[in-house]
Amino acid sequence: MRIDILTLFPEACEPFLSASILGRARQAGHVTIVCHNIRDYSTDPHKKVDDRPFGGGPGMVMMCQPIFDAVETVEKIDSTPARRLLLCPQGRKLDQRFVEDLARSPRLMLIAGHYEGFDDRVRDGLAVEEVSIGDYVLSGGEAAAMVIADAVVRLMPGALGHDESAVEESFSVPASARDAGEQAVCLEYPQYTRPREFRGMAVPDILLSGDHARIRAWRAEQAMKRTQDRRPDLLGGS
Ligand code: 6GU
Repeated sequence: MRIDILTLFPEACEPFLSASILGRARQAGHVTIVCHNIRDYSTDPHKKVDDRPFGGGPGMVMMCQPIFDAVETVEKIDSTPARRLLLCPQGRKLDQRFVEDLARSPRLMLIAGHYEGFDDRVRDGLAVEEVSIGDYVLSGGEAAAMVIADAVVRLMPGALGHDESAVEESFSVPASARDAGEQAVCLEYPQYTRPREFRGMAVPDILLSGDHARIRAWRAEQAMKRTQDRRPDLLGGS
């Protein structure tokens, strides 16, 4: 998979993209991620990328020209057509199902804006899908681009080191439900590591029992209990 990130702040993105699982996945060749500075595509003598809104109002609006040229030029770097995602609070809200769909695409282009938003002709003229990462407002799309890149890349085969971890955890369909063809999603069961006791808190005995069938059943029950307690909405309830 290839991910192109269009941003005014590539230097803010690079360190995140080079750390941990993402950094390793890039080095191992599971994914190619390239950041592009939208400002480099401005034809303005002062490399201007934003301007005051027509009709008045506060703040600045991202201009069409640098974004159109950036998208069209970066698109041509590779022959694979990119799924273009415009990051903005008005977009379709990201969830694990959406992430899984994005992970099937051979190429993503993440377009991060800043200031008060994009000239609306970016939406009409560039065949973008608008994506939001939640119901709150960020000052720019970079953090959202990092969220999407992280969530997608960790689903690439081999990216996590061992492939079961991606499917058994919070928000992925549990193996039992997948086998049954159900659409249920669950939060993750509680996890523990050494020591067996810490500040008087003991690890549940069952996890030390070596009885893998009972451990599996306990985890499934705990995951369901947690989901019922904390996120009943995930179970189709209230
Ligand atoms: Cl994708 N962009 C901005 N600026 N704010 C957001 C967002 C994106 N998703 C949630 N809030």
